Parts: sequence; C-alpha cells; structure tokens
Amino acid sequence: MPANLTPDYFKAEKWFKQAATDEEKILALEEMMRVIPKHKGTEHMRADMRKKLSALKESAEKKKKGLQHGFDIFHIPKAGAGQVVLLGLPNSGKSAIVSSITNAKTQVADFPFTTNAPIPGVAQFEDIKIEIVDMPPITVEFAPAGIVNAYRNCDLIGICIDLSGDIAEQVKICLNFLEEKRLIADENNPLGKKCFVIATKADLSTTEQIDELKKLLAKPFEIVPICADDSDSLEIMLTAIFRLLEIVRVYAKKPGEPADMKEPFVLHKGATVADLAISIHRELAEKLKTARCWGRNVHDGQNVHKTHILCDKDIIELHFA
Ligand SMILES: Nc1nc2c(ncn2[C@@H]2O[C@H](COP(=O)(O)OP(=O)(O)OP(=O)(O)O)[C@@H](O)[C@H]2O)c(=O)[nH]1
Ligand SMILES: [Mg+2]
Repeated sequence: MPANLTPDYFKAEKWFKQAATDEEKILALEEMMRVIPKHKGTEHMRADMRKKLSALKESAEKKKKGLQHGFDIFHIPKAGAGQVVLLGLPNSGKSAIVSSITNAKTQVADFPFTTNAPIPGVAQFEDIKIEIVDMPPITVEFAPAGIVNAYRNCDLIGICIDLSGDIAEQVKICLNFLEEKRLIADENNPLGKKCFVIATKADLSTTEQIDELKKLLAKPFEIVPICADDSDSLEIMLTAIFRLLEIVRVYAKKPGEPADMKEPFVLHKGATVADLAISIHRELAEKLKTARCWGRNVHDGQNVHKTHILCDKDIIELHFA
C-alpha cells in the first residue's frame, strides 16, 4: 500500500534531516509523527518513528548526564586486534554490516538517522577479533559534535557508499568531511588514518555503479563490494580489513611444549622477535637470549635473532637467560 505522504510531511522530514541537535531532531520527529497520514501504508514508518523518538530522547538524556561528568560518547575504547570505524550517510547500510558480523545489537531500519550514538561490535576473523564500530550518519549540513574523535582514534576508516543511492553525492560528502578534518593518511598527513570504501547493497547494483564509484574516488582507496545478507562478501571485507590493518599474528611456544595456537599475539607488521618478547612481558624481554622460528621465511626451528622481523602465523620459541 503506498504511503501517500503529504507536503507537510516532507517539510517536517526536511527539518528533521537538517536538525543539528538531538533536541531539534526530537521536535522535528514529533512534527513528522503529527502530520504523517495514519493508515496501513505508513504503519512501518510510524513504528520506526516511535522507536527513533524514544532512542533520541534516551540519547539526549544520556548526553546531558554525560556532559555533566565530562563523558565523551565518541571516545570508543579499543577491543580486539584493530578498530574499524564506519562512516557514511543516513541509510547507507552501516548498522546492517555491524549487525551481520558482530555481536552488537544495532538497529537497522529503512529510515534515516536510525543510529545516533556509536555502537562498537566485535567480529571474528579466523582466530582474531576485530572491532567494527557503527556510527551515526553525517550529511552535507551536519555531523554530530565530537564525532571526529571517533575517527581520529581508530585504526581504519570504512567509508560506506550505498551503491543503490546517489554515489557522486555520497563520495563528495564523505571525502569533504574526511579532508576538512584532515583524517586521510597520505605523505602530507602521517597522522591521518588509512581509509577504504565499503560499497554497500551490492545486491541492488551492477558493475556500472562500481565503475562509477572507482572513477569518482580521487584517491586509490580499496573498494570492497558487500551485501549485508551475503556472508561470503562480508568475509572478503574482513580479509581486506585484516590486510589494511597491517598486523601479524604470532604464536608463542615454550621450549619442549607445543605452541599455543589458540591465542595469537597480534603485532604491527614489521615487529621483531624483541617486540614479541616485550608484548609478553617487559621485564622478561630483557632476559631474552635466543629464539627459534617456524614459519614462512625460515627453515623449521631456525634460530633467529632478536631483530628478526615476524611474519603472519610465525611460531616463535623464546629462550630466556
Ligand atoms: N538490499 C539491501 N538492503 C540493505 C543492505 N544493507 C542495508 N540495507 C537496508 O538499508 C536500510 C538502511 O540500513 P541501515 O544499516 O540501517 O543504514 P545506516 O547506514 O545504519 O543508517 P543510519 O543509522 O541512518 O545512519 C535498511 O532498510 C536495510 O535493510 C544490503 O546489503 N542490501
Ligand atoms: Mg545506523
């Protein structure tokens, strides 16, 4: 059944989209609820609005309390081997990703501004955990105050572009935001963050949209097309995330005992045997004498120096004095 929305409704929705504060959003949403035609065709929309309104009121309340205690909702404690923070316009599919691959309870809805606070979730990739953070959306006029903190402290930014929407507009808004805040890592901005593009709703698109996206990206960002219902595409995304995080997994082994293959140590690419020893125990590291390595670039059990650079999945046996 069609929704048959009225000009009054669209006016209120426009107000809502441009609202800069939770309080204003609440007022606009209440107006939308007042003027929306009340029949079966708008039942879902009205249910979404009610949920959204109560979430907004709760968040406004929390923010008020938080501010009293100097609490920053955009400071997201790190968990797992790396933190990926999503960026995108309303309805671009951010919550659907977090909801599909993590334990976090996110709200997915065919309604803009569904998410109004960051929600971190933890995804399993092979034998490690990767944190994926759902975020409130940004628009051409508005980004929540303080949102930039979440991007400044993360390890990787996942720019979500809805392939079924206006690709050029989304790319422009996301890149402007990132460039304005100097968030993109490059030779002139070593403090920036690595970014990649998650091309969402691939099920609603063809290669034409991907080609358009490629042409629009001024920087050579990696593009991973996904569909929130397709676990294979999400696994490919996690594999790309693992590579972009530039980390290695290393399994420690005590002499005469098998390696602990369950809990790898996660280190930055380029880390050495000495770095591994430090991450196990700083004081013990000073007593490190020799090490043996089983892995990609060595013979099994080869003696290696403290300065030996670790590869992903190396097994290292440490000998202390
Ligand atoms: N067909 C299809 N629909 C999707 C996909 N991912 C998300 N959607 C739909 O797109 C709408 C918006 O998804 P959300 O995940 O809530 O979008 P969001 O980016 O979190 O939106 P905000 O919270 O407003 O920023 C919902 O109706 C989803 O069901 C997808 O891969 N394919
Ligand atoms: Mg959302």
